[in-house]
Amino acid sequence: MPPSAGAAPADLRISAVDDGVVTITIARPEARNALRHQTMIELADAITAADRDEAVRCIVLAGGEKAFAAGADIAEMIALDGPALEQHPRTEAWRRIWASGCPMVAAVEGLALGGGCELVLSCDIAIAGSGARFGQPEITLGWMPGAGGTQRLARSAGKSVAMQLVLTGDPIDAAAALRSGMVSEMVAAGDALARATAIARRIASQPRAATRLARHAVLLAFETPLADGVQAEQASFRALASSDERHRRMRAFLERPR
Ligand code: DAK
Repeated sequence: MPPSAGAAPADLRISAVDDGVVTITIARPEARNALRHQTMIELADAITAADRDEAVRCIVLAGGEKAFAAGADIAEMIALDGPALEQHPRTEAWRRIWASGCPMVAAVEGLALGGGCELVLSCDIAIAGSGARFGQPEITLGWMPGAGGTQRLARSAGKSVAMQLVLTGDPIDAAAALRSGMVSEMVAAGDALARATAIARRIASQPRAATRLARHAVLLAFETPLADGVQAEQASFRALASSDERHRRMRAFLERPR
């Protein structure tokens, strides 16, 4: 059942905005944070709301100690065939998550499997606790990744690692995820949220327009030929060159006390 407008989310905890950062925590530990329809819709609602809130400069997406998220809720997914999936609100929820312009940092402890791994891949930066594991076990269910996993894994981890995860269904540990480029840092188990929050705060301290345009430009690297991406980068670069914020910050640098 989709949550009613304004109702507190059942499957998430959403922090107050703190230093420009909002932390969204998937909180269904009894089911290893399996992503039921409601979870996905609540996530899309929370991320969309944060994206629209001028006070939010960065989102931290976290899960639990044992599981960031163990993938789609199999008890619900078994009932959905192809045509039903096409129209389903959870498919739309993924699109809404991807449409957000707000930088998002994943803090991963425990298992990130299936749709959980795809959520991590949908974030801009991922920090892993040393006990984290990442996998796409859909193949063991006679299925395959369906929330961009094949594409984002191949782009962030490379072909061989992507193929291994997708075709064997076996997870890799945090150290292997770090080596592959799926995550940017591995920290001690239990420290992922603190480190992700520190990175999010640093991002949040930068000018909002610049971070959003720079993020968009980096994401274009995965979607466009080099020349088109550079052209788009130049357009954003020129737009920011005309901003008061850039003038103010450059002047402050030149006039800093020495
Ligand atoms: N779905 C439903 N329940 C789950 C679950 C899942 N994915 N994962 C865990 N649980 C539940 C278990 O059923 C159990 O519930 P109770 O028996 O206590 O009621 C509870 O969580 C604890 O699980 P375990 O007892 O199994 O705990 P363990 O620590 O021994 O094992 C585990 C944890 C995560 C390794 C294991 O539970 C497991 O293998 N879970 C299944 C993982 C999996 O196959 N995930 C992939 C699901 S398919 C879409 C895009 C993407 C997708 C769908 C749609 N669209 C664009 C629309 C994605 C698909 C998938 O992710």
